[in-house]
Amino acid sequence: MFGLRRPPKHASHAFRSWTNTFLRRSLAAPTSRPPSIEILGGTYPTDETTNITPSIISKLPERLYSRPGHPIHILKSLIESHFNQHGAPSTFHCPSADSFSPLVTPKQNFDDLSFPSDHPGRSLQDSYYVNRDLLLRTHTSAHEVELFASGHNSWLFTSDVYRRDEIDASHYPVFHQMEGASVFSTNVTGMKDLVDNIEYTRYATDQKDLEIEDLTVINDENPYQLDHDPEQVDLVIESLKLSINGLLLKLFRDAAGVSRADPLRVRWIPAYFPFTTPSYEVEVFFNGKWLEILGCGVVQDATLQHANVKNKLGWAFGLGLERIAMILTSIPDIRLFWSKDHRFLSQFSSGNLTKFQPYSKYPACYKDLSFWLPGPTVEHNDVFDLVRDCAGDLVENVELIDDFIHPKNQKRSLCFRINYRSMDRSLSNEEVNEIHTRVASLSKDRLGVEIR
Ligand code: FA5
Ligand code: MG
Repeated sequence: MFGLRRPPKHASHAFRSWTNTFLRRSLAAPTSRPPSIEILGGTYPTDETTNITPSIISKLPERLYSRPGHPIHILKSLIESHFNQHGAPSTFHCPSADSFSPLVTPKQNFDDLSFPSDHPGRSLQDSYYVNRDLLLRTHTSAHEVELFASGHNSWLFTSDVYRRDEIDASHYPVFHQMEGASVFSTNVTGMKDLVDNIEYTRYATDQKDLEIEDLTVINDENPYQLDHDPEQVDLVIESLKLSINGLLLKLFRDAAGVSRADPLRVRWIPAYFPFTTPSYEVEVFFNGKWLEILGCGVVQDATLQHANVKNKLGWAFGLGLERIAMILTSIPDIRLFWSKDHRFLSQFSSGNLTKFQPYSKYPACYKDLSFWLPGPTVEHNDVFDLVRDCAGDLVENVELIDDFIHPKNQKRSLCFRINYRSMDRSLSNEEVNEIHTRVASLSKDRLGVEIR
């Protein structure tokens, strides 16, 4: 647990004192911002964009992707060995995330990937900034240019990624993505490799076990790139679709032991990403619902140019590991991935994603946080972050339950219902009250609201 009262073991004195300063920091009084903060052993200057929180900083050294026996690591390894199975025509290079800092520049995370300057992903509301020149990667695509520049034509890269988001059983501000890509030379040899690759993947995947709904077309909304030869791109798309369908078949039928009697249903839909075109999203039908598994597409030539890769084209995808692992294991709450409880960790072992056996469900305790706003609105993500800073993983979900404007003075009031629940013990009433009091007082300090 990373509750406020028990700072992580690695927390240095500097971290703790900054935590305290930070928690007292008021948005109304930015001068109380510490001049610098310590992250992963480095010291970084802060500025008016700084919105990274102590609770987020405490996650950075965890490296779940590198812990054998952890479901994130097991899934990563399963996918890596699928792509690198014996006889496959291309070898996927799998560098460790340890050699890539999670702190990236806006250039890496956005500019080099052709994000428009007004894209919402760049905003302080959606991303965690250390200062205006450095943020936590919001997706593994942030390393595409470095990975393409490494000279490997095919690679897989897995790491933690960070996004400001809501709080519930499937959203956590840190999650894991795997990025994969394969590029081919546009010359005769390259195209022969591409065709070989298609033949191999088609052969290795038993298509009759799949029911594919392909709702994609190439049109003005999801076009070819100007410099590309459509015939070559069609081959790239074929290779992409076969590779992803083969992976999903492997994961959802073989790994999850889903009945072989029914084919696995996969759906391809058009999508938009600034760094691929055409772009797609892939969904899998599981337990009666369509679930978005990944985004993918044909790599923008601009990305390859930034990496100094010339005369090549290819595909890339980015998938969410927690989302797939939760489906395959029936892990009911995304916080469990961060559990240190042996009743969680001992259930998994390398090579297999077995069904999770819930060991208990401890009682929940909800408290309402009701306040008058100082102005027209408050960012909900600011509320979520401060709740995380006070409650750590003891918060299960936060939901807006009331939004009211006083008829006389036009003041607006919001009420958030905060559900507190530990995954591994019962919480005492005093403990929850104490956390909730801190949430209220931090709301006053950081957001300038008036508690009702
Ligand atoms: C991306 O992040 C793109 N970088 C993916 C990509 C890579 C597209 C390469 C094209 C080429 P998106 O935000 O949709 O796209 O996230 C990709 C996947 O990450 C989702 O399909 C989902 O599986 C997972 N994901 C996204 N947000 C969350 C979240 N809050 N919690 C858990 N998983 C998430
Ligand atoms: Mg998406």
